[in-house]
Amino acid sequence: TPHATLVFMRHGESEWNVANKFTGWHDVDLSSKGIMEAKIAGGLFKQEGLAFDICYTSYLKRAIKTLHLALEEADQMYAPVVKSWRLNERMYGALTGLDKKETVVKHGAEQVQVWRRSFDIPPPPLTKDSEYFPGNERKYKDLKESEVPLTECLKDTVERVLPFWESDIVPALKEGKTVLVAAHGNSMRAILKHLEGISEEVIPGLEIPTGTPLVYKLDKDLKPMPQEGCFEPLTMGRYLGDAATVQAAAEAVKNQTKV
Ligand code: DG2
Repeated sequence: TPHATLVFMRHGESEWNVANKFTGWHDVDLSSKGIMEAKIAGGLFKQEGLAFDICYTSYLKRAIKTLHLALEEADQMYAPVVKSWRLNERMYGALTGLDKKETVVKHGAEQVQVWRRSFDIPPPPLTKDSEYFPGNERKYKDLKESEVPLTECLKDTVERVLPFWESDIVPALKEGKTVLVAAHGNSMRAILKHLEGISEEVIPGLEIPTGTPLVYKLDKDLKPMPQEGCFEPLTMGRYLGDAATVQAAAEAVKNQTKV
């Protein structure tokens, strides 16, 4: 029998997912579809009988709102919530605010794919005078200067997410809690790479659909236990909802740069 349950949820569609812009640390709101996705996720929690002991999210409103809306729908707004900048989306550097398809036209599909999905090649950095530089925002005032990223590849994101995973999420799971993590495409990829032991070669192929809960059952050593209804490259995580819809949503993320 499982020792703990860990559920991930990428935020619902954001306004910049609709506009097809690179977002990263820029703090955009949910789209109306994103609001609906969050509520549907909450309905799935209810249907699955998931009751959360603790929830974690980022400092970005698209994830925070998704969490609130889902908890409201599941009638679990009492659940404690811990926020951390370490769960923020990967910092997209100088690509922040650019149109994904125009960037492909300008730099080529291959280069953009490297920037989006390579493990260790970051996009060009932001400059500190950019309107998207986060270092002057009040919500990041407690970060050291070296902790405010100017750009990040997935490897950098792994390095800043894992300390929070170890310090906060792992202890809750060790206590056998049912945990919800509401985060972002790439901060989730960072944790999932670690949790499932996905290689650097395979991780670029992992596309995460918006607003779709992903459930893990963990044993005492926090190793994911086999479940039915998983598909590649995640072999231990089970998406809630209809499999065809989930795969279509993941495919849509991949196609954001198709020109
Ligand atoms: C997207 C992910 O992040 O973009 O930063 O543009 O999950 O917060 O919408 P999210 C962004 P891709 O890495 O899929 O291009």
